[in-house]
Amino acid sequence: LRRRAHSVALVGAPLSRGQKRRGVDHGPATLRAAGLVERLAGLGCQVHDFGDLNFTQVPNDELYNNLVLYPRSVGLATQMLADAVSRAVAAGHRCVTLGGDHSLALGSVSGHARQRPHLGVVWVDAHADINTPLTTQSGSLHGQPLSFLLRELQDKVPQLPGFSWLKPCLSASDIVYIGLRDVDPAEYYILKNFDIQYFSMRDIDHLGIQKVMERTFEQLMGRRQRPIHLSFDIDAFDPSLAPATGTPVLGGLTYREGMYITEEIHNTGMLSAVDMAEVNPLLGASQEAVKATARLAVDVIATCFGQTREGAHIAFDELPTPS
Ligand code: 6HN
Ligand code: MN
Ligand code: MN
Ligand code: MN
Repeated sequence: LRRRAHSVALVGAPLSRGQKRRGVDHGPATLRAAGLVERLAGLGCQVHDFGDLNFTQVPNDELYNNLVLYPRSVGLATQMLADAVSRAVAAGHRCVTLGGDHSLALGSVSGHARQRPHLGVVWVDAHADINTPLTTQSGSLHGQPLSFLLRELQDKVPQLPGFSWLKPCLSASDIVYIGLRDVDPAEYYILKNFDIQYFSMRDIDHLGIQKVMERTFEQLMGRRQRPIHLSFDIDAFDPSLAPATGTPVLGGLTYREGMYITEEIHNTGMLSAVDMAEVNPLLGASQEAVKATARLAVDVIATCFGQTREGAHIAFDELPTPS
């Protein structure tokens, strides 16, 4: 019954310049306060908490193209994160990045891919986060990370100040989305034109989450096993479950669908890195709403590392015998 203990690295990425709302930089502290370390330790994981990265705002970080916000600050922070994730994976850990806004995936996916060039990405989100700096309507980089990471899009993505370190490391066939329900017109064009696999909330309604996961792994691992990078935006959940987030969208994942996704990813045995993005403790209508959102995020991460709904969370070898 005993399973090999996972060695899990935690990297705090208090990034907030990828979007406009205050507070998401307190995400890592909120997730820790919700008992993340204790939960993972209770599952038998060896937890190596690397603490939070110290992101500095780059002075005079002017808009790119009169629109894109804080390119130098996001570029520098994600460069630091890429180095940290790369080091953690090289040291043999599964790496959990605690966000922070979702532009953090620029760093976490890049750093992970440095050590695991053949990784596949499961992107769980209400949004596609694949605008280019030329299609974004908000100017926020958290709506754009995948455009920088995708090889097929490189002739459509301009060089941003602060981004010279970044090299695309994914192909369109390396990504599967789950939970989409708010996709911009240019993003929809990209999904269709580059034949990117996605399961929208409508697809989940139609197929059921079990078939969605089967097809996800068929797409990513049908030919051969490969390391998985799970990039989980808490806004994938319904706002009734995850209110403390910056861009909530009605009609999201249920608790059970969310847990099924991460249980199945755990069961592949191939999970190598996780992002938890967009938990914002300053949003939520009450302290209780913030706590519920944080607890949900901790449940997602714990399930990634072996928590199940039927017990057997930790190795239990022998029943006590009366003497
Ligand atoms: N997120 N598509 C919108 C945009 O601004 O480009 C929303 C992006 C949301 C990003 O939630 O990580
Ligand atoms: Mn989102
Ligand atoms: Mn996102
Ligand atoms: Mn396990």
